Parts: sequence; structure tokens; C-alpha cells
Amino acid sequence: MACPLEQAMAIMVTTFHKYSAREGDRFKLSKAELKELLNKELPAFGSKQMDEVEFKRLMNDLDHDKDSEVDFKEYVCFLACVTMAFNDFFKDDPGKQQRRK
Ligand SMILES: [Ca+2]
Repeated sequence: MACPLEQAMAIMVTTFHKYSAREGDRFKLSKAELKELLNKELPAFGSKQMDEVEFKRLMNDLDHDKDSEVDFKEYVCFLACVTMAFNDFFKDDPGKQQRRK
């Protein structure tokens, strides 16, 4: 049985591939794939919370090499940013995490 952090990393990788393989380049997220991943796997950051202009801005921010797709490196940078935001949210009050359960 893998340790929780190892499991978390495996989930980060398998989640990317689950969506990236749906259309076009199997190893990159298209705009539609990214949108679906956010909606289903990260609903707090999902595109339901943002309008089309905001979503385009996010996609543009994530797409560092400007190939109109989000590759694994770009996705991991995004997850790191989201994780830092979680850390900022929880660091002053560790009890928040417990209360969310
Ligand atoms: Ca890209």
C-alpha cells in the first residue's frame, strides 16, 4: 500500500492522462480537456465558477510555451500554484482542514 503522498502524486499523474488522452495529443490537455478536468476533479477552481473570458485567461496563463495546449509540466505548475493557495488558506488555522471533513 503506497503512502498518502505517493498516492497523491500518482493521482496527479493518472488524472492528467485520464483527460489528456481524450482528443488530439494524448500527452497534452486541450482547452476542452482542461475545462472538463477542472470541472470534475477541481470543482472549487472549475470553469463553472468562471466565465469564458476568465477561463481563456487561465488557459493562456498555464500555456507557457503557447502551443494552445497544457502539457504535463504546465499542469504540474498549475497544481503547485493551487497547492500553495491551499497552504496559504490553511496555514493560519490548521483546524480549517478538519472542519472541512
Ligand atoms: Ca502548452
